[in-house]
Amino acid sequence: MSEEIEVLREDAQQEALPLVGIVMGSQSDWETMRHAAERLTELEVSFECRIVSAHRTPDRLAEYARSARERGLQVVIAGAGGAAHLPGMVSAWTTLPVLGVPVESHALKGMDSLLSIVQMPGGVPVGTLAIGKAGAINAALLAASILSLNDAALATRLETWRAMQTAAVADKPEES
Ligand code: RP5
Repeated sequence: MSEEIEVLREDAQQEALPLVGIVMGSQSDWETMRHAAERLTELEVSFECRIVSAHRTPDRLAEYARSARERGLQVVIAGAGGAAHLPGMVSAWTTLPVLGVPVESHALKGMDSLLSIVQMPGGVPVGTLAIGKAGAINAALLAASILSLNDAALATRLETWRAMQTAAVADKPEES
């Protein structure tokens, strides 16, 4: 698919009523979180992207998370790095499924982000993914998987996506 068509397709999906909210603590997280957006685009799942910082914009966070369900969102993907309180605080304000992506930090390579996100107290869940790009990709696939429980066409698209991934794995390594 050409880059131009891909951009148009992504714009159209972002204009549709979003089912998935992708939030991140900073512009600097976009390099990681764009992988979630790209996978949702491929799977034709509508989404929105917002910068919502637990520390720098706490009121924006509360407003976003508290209104998420009534605005029609069904899953929130939250990515943050360092003292990564965003996913946990989103979960504190909503009972929607919250998927946390630990962004790789410079100082501690994302271990700080991972431990901040994964160690939630019992009663306030965050489904925590891997550090970095893999976590962002899997958060999108999990969000699509959750939505596919009530969307047979999406379930089929997910199966096709997996089959294409399988078909793309070579039998033998090539010389680099
Ligand atoms: C967190 O602090 C953000 O999620 C980001 O990963 C990290 C660094 O933010 P910047 O200083 O780059 O804005 O809140």
